[in-house]
Amino acid sequence: MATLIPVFGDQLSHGLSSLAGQDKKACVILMAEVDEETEYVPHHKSKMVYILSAMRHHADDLRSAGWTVDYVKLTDAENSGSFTGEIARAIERHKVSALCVTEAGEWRVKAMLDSWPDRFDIPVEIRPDDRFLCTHAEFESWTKDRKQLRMEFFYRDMRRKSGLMMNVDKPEGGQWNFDAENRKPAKRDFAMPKPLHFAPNAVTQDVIQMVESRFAGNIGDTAKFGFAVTREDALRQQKHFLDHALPSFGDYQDAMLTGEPFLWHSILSPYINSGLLDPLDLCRAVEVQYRAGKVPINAAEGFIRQVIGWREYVRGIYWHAGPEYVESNALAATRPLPEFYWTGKTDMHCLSQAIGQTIEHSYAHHIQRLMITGNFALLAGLNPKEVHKWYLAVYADAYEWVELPNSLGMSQFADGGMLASKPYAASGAYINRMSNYCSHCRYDVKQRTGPKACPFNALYWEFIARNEVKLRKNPRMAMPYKNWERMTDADKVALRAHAQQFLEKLG
Ligand code: FAD
Ligand code: DLZ
Ligand code: SF4
Repeated sequence: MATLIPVFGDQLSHGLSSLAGQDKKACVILMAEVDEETEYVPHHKSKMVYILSAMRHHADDLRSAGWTVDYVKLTDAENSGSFTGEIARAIERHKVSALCVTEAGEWRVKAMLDSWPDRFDIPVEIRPDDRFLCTHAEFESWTKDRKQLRMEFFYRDMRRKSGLMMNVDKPEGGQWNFDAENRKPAKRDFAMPKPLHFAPNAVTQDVIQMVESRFAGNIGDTAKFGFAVTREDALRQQKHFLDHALPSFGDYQDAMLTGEPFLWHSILSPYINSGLLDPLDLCRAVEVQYRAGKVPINAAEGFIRQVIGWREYVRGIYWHAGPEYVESNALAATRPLPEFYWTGKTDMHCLSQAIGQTIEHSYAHHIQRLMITGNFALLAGLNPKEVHKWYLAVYADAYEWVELPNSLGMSQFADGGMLASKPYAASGAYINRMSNYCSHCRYDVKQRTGPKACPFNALYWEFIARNEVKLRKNPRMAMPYKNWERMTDADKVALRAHAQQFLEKLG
């Protein structure tokens, strides 16, 4: 009799809790490519190639480590199409006496796991996912008695808990946060490291062929597929980042440049989220670089804040907010997602750059997601659920627990401020300050109305005016409302009319 251990596509870690302490000879690991997972959103082709190829390589790694792995491919004739169906079939194939699984990463899959004890007449053990620094219970207790949940205070607790960048009980460098030093614009002639490109091997090529034929209509291009699909190669990209990009990561974290999708970012999120890389090991390696004098403090602290601060915080919010979080729409935004989000075909250069590289690489960095595609959606009043599904589909690192709070909460303010203290709304001036996009655009970022006016400008004021009742009382919105009040009525009318005209054409 065997214990069956299902391992999902975001559980590709050798130290996974469901494997800990098990007798390898008495267990069968089940990994399954299933329709249900490939179809809950129309995933980018490269995202699918990445996950399925990484799953196939991980199955081989587990076998080399002495495990028995039963691997079901998407094309297997008997494939039932769901995790639950595949467990039922595996129970028939192997004499299974118990199930052991690491908890699911999202509400949808959690509901499946919770149905298994009733469905299968054997004991089901669900173990906590210990690849995170903060447990569910710790996050819940942190939220108790707080009027507002804010990342900064949570982050300080995570620094204390992990000991990262700490001198006993004081933050290294005398302050917790060096964000003010992380907002430099970049220039085209700066030397930038490119992320490593991993040429697809035979396994990945098989997956590419399968995805290209089965999901021909999905967004994306696999021609330049170059993600790592093994832990070994993901570690190569980690080292490459530490040696070449991390030193400038802090300075240019918010910068954007035409034709430069990666800048000094790590491009490690797909590997961290699927389990190939361990986030705490990565943070410790970043600290080692800092302590060795190889990277400045604003780079090391800035990077570590993203991982043990933001990443842990959004996971906490996701589970704290509950399965209904996805329905939030505090600003009552209803406009459908414009077609150009799927094609990149728009004359707004910033959007065509951010979306174009998303189609090509299944990647865009944080400020592109937040201040270009997200900001436009917020200003134009796009339906937040449609926006969420787009982000979940197009990025190789997208799993609902991390994507939803970022898109619905941080970028669309659809949760009314549960996650962030104010909407990340900005006019063209911000984009012009942080990028060179505007100098390549047919619109003039300095103009607010007229045929050449940058659409972000009028849309910004339209957003301010449209949401006045909901946002005016927010102390962090005092300045925009003061500026709005200072405008003449004629200016206000002209700006709103220009924005309305633009929105009508948008559909
Ligand atoms: P770097 O800039 O090198 O940052 C280092 C690491 O910090 C990342 O790899 C990631 O693990 C972590 N990180 C940074 N910011 C965040 C954040 N806000 N939330 C969680 N982790 C963070 N990140 C995802 O991993 N998956 C998503 O589906 C996702 N969707 C997003 C949607 C929107 C609208 C926005 C605004 C952000 C989203 N993010 C998401 C956060 C962030 O944009 C990505 O983590 C980052 O761009 C990944 O690229 P990188 O590895 O080069 O990151
Ligand atoms: C994203 C994804 C895709 C496209 N396909 C699979 C799959 O066929 N099998 C699998 O185990 N996981 C896949 N994944 C990742 C899962 O969606 C993710 O692991 C679940 O959402 C668990 O929370
Ligand atoms: Fe984007 Fe406006 Fe700049 Fe064009 S001018 S790139 S639309 S911000």
